[in-house]
Amino acid sequence: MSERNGRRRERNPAEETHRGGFGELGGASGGLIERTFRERIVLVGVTVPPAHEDDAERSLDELSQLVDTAGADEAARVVQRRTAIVPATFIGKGKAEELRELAEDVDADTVVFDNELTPAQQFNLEKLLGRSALDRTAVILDIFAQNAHSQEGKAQVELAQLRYRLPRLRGRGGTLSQQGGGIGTRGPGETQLEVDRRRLVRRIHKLEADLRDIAKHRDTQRKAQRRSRLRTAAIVGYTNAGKSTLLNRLTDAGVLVEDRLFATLDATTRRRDLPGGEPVLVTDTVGFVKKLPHQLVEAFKSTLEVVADADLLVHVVDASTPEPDEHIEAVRLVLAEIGAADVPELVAFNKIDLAAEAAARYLNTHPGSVAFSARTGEGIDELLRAVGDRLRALTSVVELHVPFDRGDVLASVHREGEVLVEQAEPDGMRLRARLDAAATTRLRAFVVGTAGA
Ligand SMILES: Nc1nc2c(ncn2[C@@H]2O[C@H](COP(=O)(O)OP(=O)(O)OP(=O)(O)O)[C@@H](O)[C@H]2O)c(=O)[nH]1
Ligand SMILES: [Mg+2]
Repeated sequence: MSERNGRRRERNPAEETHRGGFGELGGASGGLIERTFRERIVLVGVTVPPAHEDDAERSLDELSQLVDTAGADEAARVVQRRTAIVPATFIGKGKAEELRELAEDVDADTVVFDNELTPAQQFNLEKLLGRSALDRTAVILDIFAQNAHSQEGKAQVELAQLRYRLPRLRGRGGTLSQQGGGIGTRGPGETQLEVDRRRLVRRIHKLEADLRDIAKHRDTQRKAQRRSRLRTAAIVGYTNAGKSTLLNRLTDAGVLVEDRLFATLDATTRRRDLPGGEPVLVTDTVGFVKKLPHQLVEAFKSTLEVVADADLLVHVVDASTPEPDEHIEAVRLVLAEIGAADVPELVAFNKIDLAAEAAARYLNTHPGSVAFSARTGEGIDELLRAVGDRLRALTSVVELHVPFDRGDVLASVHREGEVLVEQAEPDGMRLRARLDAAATTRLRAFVVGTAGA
């Protein structure tokens, strides 16, 4: 390999390959942060009809932002239109040769493809390009690795990384495997292959078991929460939309806010009173992105259960981005993947201080949505009113009659609903309570009338 790699090794002493980052087996913390130089990267977007070149450019803008967040710089970008993908090498051999020359010219260490590469394609491309070939997934995993702080977050990210790496172990060829540093380049040497594979599988099983324990503990907490009858609203949305800023605006959560992708990985829940006085539990959680790696979605499933279990989703959309509808669509795809497609959703356009006109347009094109600024507080009252209205719409007020010997039923009305009036009558208790549809159905034998919403 050329001098370049010699230089890279100098800048990245071998020890560094064991100090966290994408190739680290023992922990998800670290990543590029510890690097003293910024990698130079060539971005490649390949469009296959019906995808459009504009979409590819926009997607590359986002990839560039992802790469920047991971701690590297875009050195050049290439958009290529193809009628079909070459199964073995993804792009054609001629194109790969051009790409190799370009990477030499701009002194790029790594080529990142916006499309997902199979392990074989990645392996073959690295040979053709003479440098690391990565995909968007690897970059996102690297950012997550840098941003994971909690025990659960770290375990989830590491699990996702290992599941991504396992089928790629074979793909590290000769000299390349000696390279140090760089997103995705740090990996075990080939002589160690089988040992490494076994270690990886063992570690995956250990992480899965650890995560099950953590999830079990949280389940107990959540059951207690459910018994508290409080309604829950989960803030969801594209990364950097302003979800954490909103939670901070609504409560004194003090969650980290940054103009950075995936600043939040853990879920934070706080209580907030709505304008009508009724309390609601609001949760802020990890943001989504286009082509969010399925390994991550899978690994974060238990964190994201809070979303699937919520009574209402507050879908925060950054009104100042060029194509918010694409973000909305990407978020909904992930919501479907985590089993939250049926949870009622309130679309809330944020950052109206930056994009008042655009937001006004989106309010028209998205009936039932609201617009606000988490930064200035404008529109927050309407947002809260809308949350209250939506939550109330999920329930109805019913009249119940419960015989005295059915203390269990009485208890469950109190547990599952909000009792508005309770009165003793000669043959039992008469209640007026606000219940959701499921509870109303379960208790239908005791329902004697409805009092409207
Ligand atoms: N101008 C403006 N900026 C905002 C507003 N809300 C949030 N921001 C900024 O947008 C950036 C991202 O905000 P966060 O609250 O961290 O966004 P997030 O959705 O939690 O992002 P991740 O956790 O990274 O997915 C920060 O720089 C915020 O200051 C707003 O209403 N107006
Ligand atoms: Mg956040």
